[in-house]
This record gives sequence, C-alpha cells and structure tokens, in this order.
Amino acid sequence: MKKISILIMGLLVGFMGVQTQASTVYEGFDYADGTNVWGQAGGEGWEGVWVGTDTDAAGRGIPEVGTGLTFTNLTVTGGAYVRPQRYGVAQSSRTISTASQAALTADNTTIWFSVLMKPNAGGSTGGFAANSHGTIVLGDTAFIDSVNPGLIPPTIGANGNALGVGFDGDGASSDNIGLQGVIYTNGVTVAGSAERILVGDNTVMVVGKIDWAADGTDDVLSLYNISDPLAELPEPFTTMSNDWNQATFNLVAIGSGQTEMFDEIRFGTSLSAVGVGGVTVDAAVLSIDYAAGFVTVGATNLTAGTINYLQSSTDLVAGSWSNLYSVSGVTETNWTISTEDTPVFFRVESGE
Ligand SMILES: [Ca+2]
Ligand SMILES: [Ca+2]
Repeated sequence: MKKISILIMGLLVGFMGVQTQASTVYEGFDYADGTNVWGQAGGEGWEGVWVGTDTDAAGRGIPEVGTGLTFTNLTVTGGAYVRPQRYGVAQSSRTISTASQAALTADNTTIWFSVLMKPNAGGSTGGFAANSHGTIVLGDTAFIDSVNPGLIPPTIGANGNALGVGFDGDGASSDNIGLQGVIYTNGVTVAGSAERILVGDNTVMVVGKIDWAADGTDDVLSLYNISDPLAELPEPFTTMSNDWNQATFNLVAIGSGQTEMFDEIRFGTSLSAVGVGGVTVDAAVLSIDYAAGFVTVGATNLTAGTINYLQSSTDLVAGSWSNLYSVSGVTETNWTISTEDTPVFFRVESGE
C-alpha cells in the first residue's frame, strides 16, 4: 500500500497511514472443535448466544464448530459454522447488540458485511452440495426449518424482512453451484438468480454493501465476489433493492439443508471494517537534522518489502515531486542532502 508522509523543512511531520476500522459485529467461531454452535457466545457486537433448530430427529444436522475457513489476506480466527451432515434442515440465528443495531441500521448510511462461505465441508459428511441453498442474512426474523431449501433459498418466518447472500445449487453438480443475492419482504422470498455467479464448491469471500435510504426510497444491496481483500473492490455481481424499515433488523440468520460452512462474519460501517483494503500501514516518520552544508533526513517505519523514495518539491501544494533517493529492504534510513539546492519539502513515497 502506498504511504506518504511529508516533511516541511525545519518542521517534523509524521502522521499515520490508513487505519483499519474495527468491525461492529464479528464472529470467527473461535470455539472448541466439534461443539454445538448453538449456545456459543463469543465474537464481538452480539447479544446473547446462537440459537436454532434442526429437523433431523437424530440431530445429525445440528451446526457444529468445524475447521475454520481461510482466505488470502483475510485475518481469520478459530473454527467455522458447519452442518456436519445433510440430514434435515437447520436454521440458526443470533441477535446483535442494541449498539450494533443502532450503528448498522440508520437511514441514509452505508454499511458493509463480509463472510466466507463454502457449500461442502468435504469428507464423508453425507452432504450433497449440488443442492445447496445455504443462505445468510441480516434481518428481523429467523428462518423456518419446515421448508426444505433444496431447490429454493431458506424460508423466513412469518412477515419476515431480511437481505443477504446464499448458494444456488442446480441439483446436478457441485461444479454448477452458484451464488446469489436473496431478499425477504414481509415473508416473501426474492432470489437474485438471474444474476447468479458460478462459484462451485470453493471457499468464497462475499462482501455486501447496503445503502440504507430514507423510508419511501429503496434501500440497495450490492454483492461482490472477492478474489483478494487487499485489491480494489470489483464491480458488484448483483444489486437488489427494496424499501425496508430496517431499524428493526437485529438478527443474523443462517438457513441450510446440506453441509454448508459459514465463517468470518463481519458487519461494519466501512469497507476496511469488514476486512477489505484494511491493512494498517503506518506512514514513514521523518526527522530532520542540520549540519554545515548538509541536511540529513531520517526515515523510520519504512516498508521493507517495497521501494521507498525520498522525494522533494519546491512547492508543497501545487508542485511536482522528484525522486532524490530510494531504499528497499530496510525499515529505516538516513539520507544526507546538500542544502545548496532549492527543494524545501521532503516526503517518502512507498510502493512504486
Ligand atoms: Ca473462523
Ligand atoms: Ca429503509
């Protein structure tokens, strides 16, 4: 990540680079492997524990803590939510705290979420991922388990409202599993299947952007398929709109009938708060020292893995910047410059 700090001759200037904001809500499923998800109380920004139901009389589909999902350049913790076997239909939900609800549901704001998802945990789980419609939403009502989400998304409870993302299996092959937006309005399901994307049985990182409008105007959900959390956000693969009164949205709900995995659930008020583009890089700190005929600019906090340029300019606001020196492979250096020249502003630029 590019980082710049500017030093005005005779004045020490150091400031921080891009800061990573904390998530408002986070769940990494950092619980003992193999334990029931229901009753777990960890993570951040929640109120109470995971609760749920499963229709398999033997309880074989009750979600448990499995091996955590990972994704390049995403910070992860603990295990993951996984249905160990396909039998029955499961629905789980957890209430977010009053403070989280207030932070995430205000009109005329944009919020973000991210989640790792995989249709099939693998192994001899009895799963048939090709049918998967495992879905995760933010809303006001939990899913019900009495309708099998084998061909359709999970069904929400009476008059429920929610929005999120789910798998869209075609029932034929794991390779054909898609990802789609799913929204619920007064209990009615709308699947964004026309804009589904193919993901197969892989771990996918989905980012959601929600623009909450004022009542009377549609709120907008945009979903992004992330290949690298540190790269620029791609174009959304789908957008869906509806005019919700989202102030009552206080549940994260998961519904599934196969062996789906969900992990690293984040909600926040910025993209960096959900793990995207959020690497904290401190800008170089510059110091300055004079000696007869020379000025020494010292730099610390450099990024060792990239090229760091000392640049100068004669005009801090409108001037162009020229490279004077460069270093790489170090985190600090001293540059000694003759003061016979006219540049009066110095900065470090990293990464190009
Ligand atoms: Ca995890
Ligand atoms: Ca609204």
